[in-house]
Amino acid sequence: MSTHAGFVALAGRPNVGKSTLTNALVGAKVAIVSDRPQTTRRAIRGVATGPDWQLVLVDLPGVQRPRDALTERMASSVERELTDADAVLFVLNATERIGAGDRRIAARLAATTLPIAVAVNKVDRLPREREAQALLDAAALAPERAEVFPVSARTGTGVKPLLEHLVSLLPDGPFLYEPDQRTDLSERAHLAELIREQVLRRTFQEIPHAVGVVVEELDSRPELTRIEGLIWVETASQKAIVVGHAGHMIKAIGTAARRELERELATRVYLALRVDVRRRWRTDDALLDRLGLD
Ligand SMILES: Nc1nc2c(ncn2[C@@H]2O[C@H](COP(=O)(O)OP(=O)(O)O)[C@@H](O)[C@H]2O)c(=O)[nH]1
Ligand SMILES: [Mg+2]
Repeated sequence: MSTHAGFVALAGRPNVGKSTLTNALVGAKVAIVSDRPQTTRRAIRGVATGPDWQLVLVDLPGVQRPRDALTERMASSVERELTDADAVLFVLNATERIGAGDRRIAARLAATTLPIAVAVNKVDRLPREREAQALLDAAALAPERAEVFPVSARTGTGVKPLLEHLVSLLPDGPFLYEPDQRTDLSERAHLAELIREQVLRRTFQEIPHAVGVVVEELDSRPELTRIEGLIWVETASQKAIVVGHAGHMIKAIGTAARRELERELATRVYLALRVDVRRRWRTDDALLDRLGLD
């Protein structure tokens, strides 16, 4: 049987729903989602496999002007992923006007010869009569060869036709991952991401970029998995936020994270979290390596 397989890079402004759409296409939570921009820190590969095809979605971090070692790594990895991709999925937010950021990405894509599909996301929040206009605007923005799909990553509306179209763009080739694999993250890195998601959901201010999570211990037994997680922040005041008054915040994070981990691992989980300050960890290359941020 001949197979098709390849990489599809997701491009789009922060918060348009790239990570949510990656999860919807894969049918599992591989990329973490939050309202804060820059939640996705490294390219996460989500893998969807059919009988004779394998689609590897590359969920790229939204990148701003390089400031520190972490942002620089993120920026160069975006260019690398785009160069290596077989196709691009350009994601737009149907509830917002097309802006400068969308135009910049469209211009970047116009300079490639890759096949492009456009997802106009969040149509669940759009009155019907505005959907047609959003699709027309997207078609006008994207390179002419691109096909446009209305979707809701949240409800799943339109995700199947989009998936089928993306599969039709894949080159011939052998599978790149095991058929039952859903992500390229190591188990520890994936579990650390699930914990980081709960930190981001519950904390405010400058936290997103400043938090790193490492799973230091992972002891899997059939009945109970023991996990020790270390949360890095950059300043004592960030630590105070994450720990919270009388430890309330870290307790709430731990409870929510444990629930996510139990769902993921299908065992009971004992989770111990600690918070540590490591000044300027974002510029620390050795630590970035340890966090798997290549
Ligand atoms: N209503 C609605 N919200 C969505 C949809 N897709 C994503 N979101 C929300 O938009 C925010 C950003 O999503 P995320 O996937 O992290 O965006 P990314 O920065 O492009 O990866 C989150 O709060 C999501 O829950 C959608 O289809 N409908
Ligand atoms: Mg994201």
